[in-house]
Amino acid sequence: MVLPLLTAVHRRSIIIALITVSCVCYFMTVSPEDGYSSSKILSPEQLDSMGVLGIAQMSEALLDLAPPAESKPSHPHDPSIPRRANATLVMLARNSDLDGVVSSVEQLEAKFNRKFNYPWVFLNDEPFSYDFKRRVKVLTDADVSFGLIPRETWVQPPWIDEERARKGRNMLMKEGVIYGGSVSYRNMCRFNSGFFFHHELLTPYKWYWRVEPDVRFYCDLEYDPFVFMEDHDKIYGFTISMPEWKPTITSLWSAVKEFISDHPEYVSPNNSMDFISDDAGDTYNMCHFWSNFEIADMDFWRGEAYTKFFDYLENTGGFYYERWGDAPIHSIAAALFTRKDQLHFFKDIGYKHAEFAHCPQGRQWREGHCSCNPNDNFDFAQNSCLRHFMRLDDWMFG
Ligand SMILES: Nc1nc2c(ncn2[C@@H]2O[C@H](COP(=O)(O)OP(=O)(O)OP(=O)(O)O)[C@@H](O)[C@H]2O)c(=O)[nH]1
Ligand SMILES: [Mg+2]
Repeated sequence: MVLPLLTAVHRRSIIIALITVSCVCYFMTVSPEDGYSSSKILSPEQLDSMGVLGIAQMSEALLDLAPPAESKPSHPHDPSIPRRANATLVMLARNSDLDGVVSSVEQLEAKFNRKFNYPWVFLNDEPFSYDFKRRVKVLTDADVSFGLIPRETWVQPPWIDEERARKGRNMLMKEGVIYGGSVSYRNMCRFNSGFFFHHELLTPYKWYWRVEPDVRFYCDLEYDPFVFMEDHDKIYGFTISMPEWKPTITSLWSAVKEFISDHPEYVSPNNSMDFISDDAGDTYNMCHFWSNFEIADMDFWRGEAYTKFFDYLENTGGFYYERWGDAPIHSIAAALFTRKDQLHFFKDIGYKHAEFAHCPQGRQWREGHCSCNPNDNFDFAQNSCLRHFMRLDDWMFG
């Protein structure tokens, strides 16, 4: 081969000749009417007759002579690789929720997870169908697992007095309370309150982001919220807060008060009682973080304070005699058993569930390329509890 013997000057001449020929070919193919946007493509035969293919092969040979591009060493401790948290995205869903599941996953993947690749865990009280798994798996390159919920953590426990539970359901139905007559809704609320974080697919993880079918994610998220939580010693993150329906939790606050008088040691000296009570704990103001969105620490739910708290509430039967939701239960525990600076308002995450939206404002709306209307924002609507959260001293430093 003569090529290795060529001097640098020869090589440069050949490259210049190559570029010149390419340019001539290109301009020959562009007719004046076409302008530059629609050049015609010459056939290989035409190119060969011009000797261009030979030159192209020669240029490939020349490229082979070039030193290899500098490649980054891939080292397991490479500090340029961002740190990841021990976290998962989690969704409880039914097979019939499939279209809403696809919609939520598609959005969260596009806005966040395509860059971060956190695994997904889907849980169901029945086996997921083949079609469900096929249509969900195709949406992400991340690991996806599908789990069956153990029966004993889902169905109404046998020690519940069914007659009393039925009376409770009928009463809420008469009052027109949403899901007032539903046993499966109660199963779901109890599972989310006390069991999801013990499911075998979730026990390997510390952090979770709870996602529901049919929600909206409006903004690009360029940072890792799990790492943010970890780095700032946070435990519970939310986007929307609002009051609970009073008739669904008539005896919840008295049970909470009994528990904390039995166990004052679990109540944080720097707690967020002012978020959940307007009279220093005498009564509950119904404010809760809307738990269809949660970014939180499962080790908090698995810890001693929350375990004893949940067991205490469970033994009252209130999940079935009334219709206790996981949102007030998580919120009350997070407010009382953590420091107030461990709660975090994710004001930069644009989110909507049903008709309630949190749309970031100002710089965060612009930088997140948010697709929500900034005026469609529940933050300071009459029923929002955000102002209760803001009256906690430390909220703005969170
Ligand atoms: N597998 C299973 N999932 C359920 C069941 N009931 C509810 N879920 C899921 O639990 C979550 C909450 O249920 P939703 O029906 O959305 O309750 P909600 O958010 O209070 O009410 P909506 O305003 O109707 O959304 C969703 O992720 C549902 O898919 C059930 O019986 N089985
Ligand atoms: Mg929902």
